[in-house]
Amino acid sequence: MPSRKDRGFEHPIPSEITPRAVYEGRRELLRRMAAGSAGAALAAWAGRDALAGVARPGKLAPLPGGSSTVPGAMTMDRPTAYEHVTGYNNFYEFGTDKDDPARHAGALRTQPWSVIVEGEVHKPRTYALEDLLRLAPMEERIYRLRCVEGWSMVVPWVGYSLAELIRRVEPTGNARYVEFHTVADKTSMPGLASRVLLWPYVEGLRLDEALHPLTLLAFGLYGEVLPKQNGAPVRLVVPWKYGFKSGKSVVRIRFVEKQPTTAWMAAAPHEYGFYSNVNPHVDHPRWSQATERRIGENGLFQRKRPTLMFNGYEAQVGQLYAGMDLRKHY
Ligand SMILES: Nc1nc2c(c(=O)[nH]1)N[C@H]1C(S)=C(S)[C@@H](COP(=O)(O)O)O[C@H]1N2
Ligand SMILES: [Mo]
Repeated sequence: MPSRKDRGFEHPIPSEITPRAVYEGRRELLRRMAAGSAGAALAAWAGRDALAGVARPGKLAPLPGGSSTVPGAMTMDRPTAYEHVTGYNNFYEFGTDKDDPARHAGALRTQPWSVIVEGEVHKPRTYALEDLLRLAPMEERIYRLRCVEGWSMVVPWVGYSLAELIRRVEPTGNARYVEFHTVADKTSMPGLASRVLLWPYVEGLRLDEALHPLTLLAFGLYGEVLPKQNGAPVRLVVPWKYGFKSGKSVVRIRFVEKQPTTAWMAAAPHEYGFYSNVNPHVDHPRWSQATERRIGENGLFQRKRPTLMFNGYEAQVGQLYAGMDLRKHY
């Protein structure tokens, strides 16, 4: 994302390849969702350490119809192959090359895990992962993910709205923003030795953004436990903002009164603002944001896709920014 040039994804592998275990796990999950027992299935995940880069070939069947009732949560765009979703990542704690996370994230221990929820709330609490998995019914959400670097993917996540958690801790009248701190573990994360960012990686949202039903607390993708390179065991997904707003491997959620300074704002304030809504009309100082490259659609004649306002979620989230100058609040 910073000064590095995006090298693109060069593997000549057909985009339909998805590990069989992943496909079968997803099918089982969807079956259980239909039967109303997905919570139990997902709770069983807590007893396992997350995957890191599985690679057993198998065919991905046509995706079944949507399971989320949240408007906008089921894009009809074709999901990006599992292999790309889990092989082309940004997770700088493991290094800045796109394949560093898949190569190194296996060392991260995701179990036991807990998330501290604190600050301006009436009911602060430390949640064990097991409690989070059972907190609310899981659903599948198929979201576009747009990285500020100019590429995008489509990912079938599994999780529930962050609002479910927020409701339970009861924010006080002073809570106006939410900070997300992600794990910083020197023993497993070689990237922490670099000075690319200040660690731990901190991100933030305005409280109304955090409460929006599209803001997802994700525990899985493709019907399986989140691979470590994608932010196991729990991460945020904010689909109308550039990908870096979606912190991985979250360990702390803090409700605050003042707008937080995020890791990327601190690193390059002129390039990365607090809002970072996907916006084709506001360019990054060093490149255009008008178009994007959809990972997996590479080939000699790949056409760039036009980038959509709020990443295509304008109908759902546009009102959050009514009256704001989006050039100023980039
Ligand atoms: N902790 C942490 N979270 C992070 C990042 C990171 O470097 N560290 N990278 C962000 C960026 S730039 C993007 S585009 C997305 C990528 O998510 P994915 O690898 O699951 O596609 O994760 C975001 N979350
Ligand atoms: Mo990104």
